[in-house]
Amino acid sequence: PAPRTVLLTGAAGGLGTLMRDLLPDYGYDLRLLDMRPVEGAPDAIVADLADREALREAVRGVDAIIHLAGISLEAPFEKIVKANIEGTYHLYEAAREEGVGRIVFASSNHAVGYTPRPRGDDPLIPIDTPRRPDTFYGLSKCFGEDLAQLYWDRHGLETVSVRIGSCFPEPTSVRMLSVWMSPADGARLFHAALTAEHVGHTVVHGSSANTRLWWDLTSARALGYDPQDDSEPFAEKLIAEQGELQDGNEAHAYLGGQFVTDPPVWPH
Ligand code: NAI
Ligand code: 15L
Repeated sequence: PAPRTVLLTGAAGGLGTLMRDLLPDYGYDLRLLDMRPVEGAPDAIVADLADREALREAVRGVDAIIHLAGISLEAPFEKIVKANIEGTYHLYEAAREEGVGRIVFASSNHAVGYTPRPRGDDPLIPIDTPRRPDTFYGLSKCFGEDLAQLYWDRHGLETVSVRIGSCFPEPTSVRMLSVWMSPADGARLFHAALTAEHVGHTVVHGSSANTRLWWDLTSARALGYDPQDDSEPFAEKLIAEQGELQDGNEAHAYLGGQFVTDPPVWPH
């Protein structure tokens, strides 16, 4: 049967806020969790991913989980380990213990951020492109995908890992024209990931059907995802403001964009 009750972790964040608005239209009854209070949702569970007891209670009785909680940008290694590596492990353990059948995991383009962007007639980046994390953040997403594979192979817990491009109301850079996922397409993709049959552990690229697309959406479409949006209407204005991507510019050379050139973040 299609899942109805879904735990949304990271519900107070940018993507969580967008999905809280959009997913109920697909018939889901959302249970919300975040370490911060969720605005306008007094029933949301306020808990840290470090709190295993709270997680176990939070996942009890849900049909599926959309796991967005975590650090969403580069940060010192120790912080990434706690939130994204240990936190994701705690969530999977809670799901296993409570018999939850499926997780949709918010992975990121930064798991493969050092992949050169396609130019000219280059083929689209395939979904089995080698891992090339561009940050400790991206490395934590590689870990999450491997954890998902382990829990499928060993425990039969299914995951769709979505390597999200950039999911914001509008694209705000020329790079984003290629990796943008409109919020409406994001909801379509999460819905497909929740309802497709026999996904095992499936990895998909998460974006709209952009004219300037850099990666292959075949595995996402195979779940039933049918993107309806394209960033192209934003292109003229963004290119006029920022110029085209430059050949010699390292921050324009890779899928991960500026993440590859931002200075490393070390603990102070
Ligand atoms: P965000 O930073 O706005 O939201 C993340 C939420 O997780 C925050 O509300 C935060 O309080 C919560 N959180 C952080 N650590 C936590 C912990 N230890 N315990 C409980 N809650 C915790 O990030 P955004 O943009 O909403 O992204 C959501 C997820 O999607 C993240 O996992 C991010 O890595 C991933 N993603 C997002 C992309 C995007 O375009 N928005 C692109 C690629 C991946
Ligand atoms: C991500 O993984 C981040 O969470 C998000 O804030 C954006 O920076 C996005 O990637 C991106 O690459 O644009």
